[in-house]
Amino acid sequence: MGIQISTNSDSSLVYNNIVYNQGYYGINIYGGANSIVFNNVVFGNLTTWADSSYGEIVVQNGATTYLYNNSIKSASVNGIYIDSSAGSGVGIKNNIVYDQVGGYYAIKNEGSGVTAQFNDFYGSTSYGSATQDQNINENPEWDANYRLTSSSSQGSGHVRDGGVDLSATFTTDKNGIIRPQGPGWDMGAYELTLISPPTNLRIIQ
Ligand SMILES: [Ca+2]
Repeated sequence: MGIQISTNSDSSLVYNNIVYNQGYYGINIYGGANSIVFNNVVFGNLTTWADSSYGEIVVQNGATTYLYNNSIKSASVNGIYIDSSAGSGVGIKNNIVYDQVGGYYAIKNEGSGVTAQFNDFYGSTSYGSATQDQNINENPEWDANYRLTSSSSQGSGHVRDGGVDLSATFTTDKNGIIRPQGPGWDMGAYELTLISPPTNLRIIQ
């Protein structure tokens, strides 16, 4: 197990972590209410318990859990698994879930009151009834470190600048870069920063 929030742990914050190569789940919200899981990079977990029923990020007993701006790459399990024991009300926004091999779910939802908006579910579908709106399915074109690149599609309805403003909850990315860079929030754990060349240079002499 990478990170687990246990019972009676309300208002936990799980953020800015890289979680990989764990035998079981990457992150498990096993209890408590109002946990927020954001800006995490989670991939390649469940190495000894590769049960495809579960996921890189799991919500089991936690009530009213929020999963924001995580970058998840799944190979032989689901990206996000919401168990039937999860309390009603899971909000899933601005995440990138990249299904490396196909055949698994971006969200396997067996809970209730789950809302998924402004996520990129590349190569994946979702299972179970969740309220879905503004989700996309495009290659994030990220690099080996799960960062967006200049090749990442940009604008409304795309992985770069197409996320929703979550500044009421947090205002930086995994590395402390202020969100947003450019006209909008990026999906995933990292906000892409591109240094633009100056446009006001003049030859004086
Ligand atoms: Ca941006």
